[in-house]
Amino acid sequence: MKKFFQAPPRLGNQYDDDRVLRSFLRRNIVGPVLAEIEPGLRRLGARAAGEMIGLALEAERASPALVQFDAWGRRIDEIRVSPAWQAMHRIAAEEGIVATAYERRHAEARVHQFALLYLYHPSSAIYSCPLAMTDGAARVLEIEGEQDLRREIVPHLISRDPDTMWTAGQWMTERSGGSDVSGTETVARREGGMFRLYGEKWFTSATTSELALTLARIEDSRDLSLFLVRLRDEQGRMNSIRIERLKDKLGTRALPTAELLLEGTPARLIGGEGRGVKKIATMLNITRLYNACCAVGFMRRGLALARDYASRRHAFGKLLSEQPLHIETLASLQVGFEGSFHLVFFAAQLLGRDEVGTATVQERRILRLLTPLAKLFTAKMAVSAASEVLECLGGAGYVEDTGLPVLLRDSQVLPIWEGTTNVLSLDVLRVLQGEKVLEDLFAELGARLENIPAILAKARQNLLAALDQIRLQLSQLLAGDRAQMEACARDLAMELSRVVAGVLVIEHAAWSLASEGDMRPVVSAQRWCGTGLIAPSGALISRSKSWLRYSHSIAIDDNLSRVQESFA
Ligand code: UCC
Repeated sequence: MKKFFQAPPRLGNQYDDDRVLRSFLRRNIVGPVLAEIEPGLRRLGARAAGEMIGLALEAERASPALVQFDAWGRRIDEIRVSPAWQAMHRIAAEEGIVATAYERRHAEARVHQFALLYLYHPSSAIYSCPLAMTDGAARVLEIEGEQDLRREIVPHLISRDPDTMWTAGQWMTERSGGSDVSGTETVARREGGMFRLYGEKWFTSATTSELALTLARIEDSRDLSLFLVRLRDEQGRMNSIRIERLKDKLGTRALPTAELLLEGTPARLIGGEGRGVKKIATMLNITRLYNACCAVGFMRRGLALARDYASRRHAFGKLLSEQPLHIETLASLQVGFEGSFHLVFFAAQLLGRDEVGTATVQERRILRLLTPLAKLFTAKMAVSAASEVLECLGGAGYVEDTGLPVLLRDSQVLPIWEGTTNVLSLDVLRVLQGEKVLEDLFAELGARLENIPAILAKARQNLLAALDQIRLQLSQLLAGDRAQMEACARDLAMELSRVVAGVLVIEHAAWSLASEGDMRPVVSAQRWCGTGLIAPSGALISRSKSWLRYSHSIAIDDNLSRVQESFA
């Protein structure tokens, strides 16, 4: 009897096959520009489904190695990476993954660049991480850097030539804190007319970069300042930096992440003394949006694999693609992906406008809010989507050499780095308390819900009701107790994300129906804006003081008698 062998899932051109991306670009990039940039997107779509897949697997298997000493005992601290990882650098430069945003050849350069990143990332073995920080550093230097830095460093960061392109790191985390950097112990001393840094950095990603932005406290100062560090000197030796060890991580295994000791590392002060957190926030906001873009890239990749597999796998006498419950699972994944996609690409659009000075004050405020929202929401969505995708492939999804488990492992970093879900939820709270942000947001969302066709009327109605409810809950919450506010921050951020994404999804569906005659976005919008969009009225604000006390008793306090006493 002939043995059965399952056909593996296959990927087509990742640009051509992506209806959601292509429709978004058709709507937002004028025809002649789109015609000009499409060949590049299509080329990357082919590379992402072709040569990059093998390279990514190779880079994942050949993890970076730290060589601390040469044969004669001299300290060298070299991180050796695989040729496959180096190839990811070359492809990133050639395809202009960072450069496109800074060349600003057309009005939607950021959207264009995010489309490239979204195609590149899922096949990049997380080379998207050094690119995120490189982009963030370029933007910080554009804003804060002195002329010589803008002239001598920025062109390297945004180069399309693999040999001249540099990458940058972002060193914030120390042993005392990854979220709360206020305890930063690194000290900047003035020595011989320059600053030298002394301290330890505990979690530095992409440590093979040419430079890094980092925080340190200038001696006798209370505030943190922002510094630029060149990792190597003219001879290629580490610049008074010791690499203590590489991290052994759950995922992102091709990415060298190190613990560093700064032993008098020469550093350049950026943007004057103090307010370092504020200055590095420019970089953080860019890396957070990269994170969100990469989250939707992963979601789309998982869907492409699961969907293709469904057309190849038989069970119970039928293809999976003919099984109602499997279809339903894939449809839910698709809807979750579409909402997340629109949230991210709307943020990219606002970022682009902000960078070229065409954003209104309102748009800038909305961007500030949308950045943490998009990051926190899509990261969680990506992890649950990756888990579902693995399940869609059954046991094969759990086996390393199918290349599927890496999707889950690597997705799991997305809610952690660049601000955890809770830290970002508190950031959202901070933004919401700022001037007029809510008014701006609701005005923007309301305007986008005008001229919606009858077929989307119910979805629109649900959304408007959710908007009203969220507005009411927010006003009550923001006027209330701080502890209650914080305890609600994550649910609030999630609800707000779902509502904003809902508006964007409906708006795009209306356009797609009218301009492309496509019903599929309408179906997605109807599902996204169905019931359960947000919690029932009052669910958030019902977290009274006694609720918080109960939470404490079940989550923290194991002492039964003390708990009973507090409830007496
Ligand atoms: O993990 C890391 C690198 C990994 C690789 C990256 C790749 C990512 C993409 C890959 C794609 C695949 S580096 C570590 C990342 N660490 C974080 O993200 C830190 C998380 N913690 C926070 O975000 C905290 O909220 C802090 C650190 C910002 C809180 O610091 P402080 O010292 O308490 O500071 P404040 O008081 O909260 O904020 C100081 C100022 C304020 O402005 P002023 O002084 O005018 O009131 C804030 O409003 O900074 C302002 N600020 C911001 N401004 C704070 N956050 C922001 C922001 N996001 N945007 C604008």
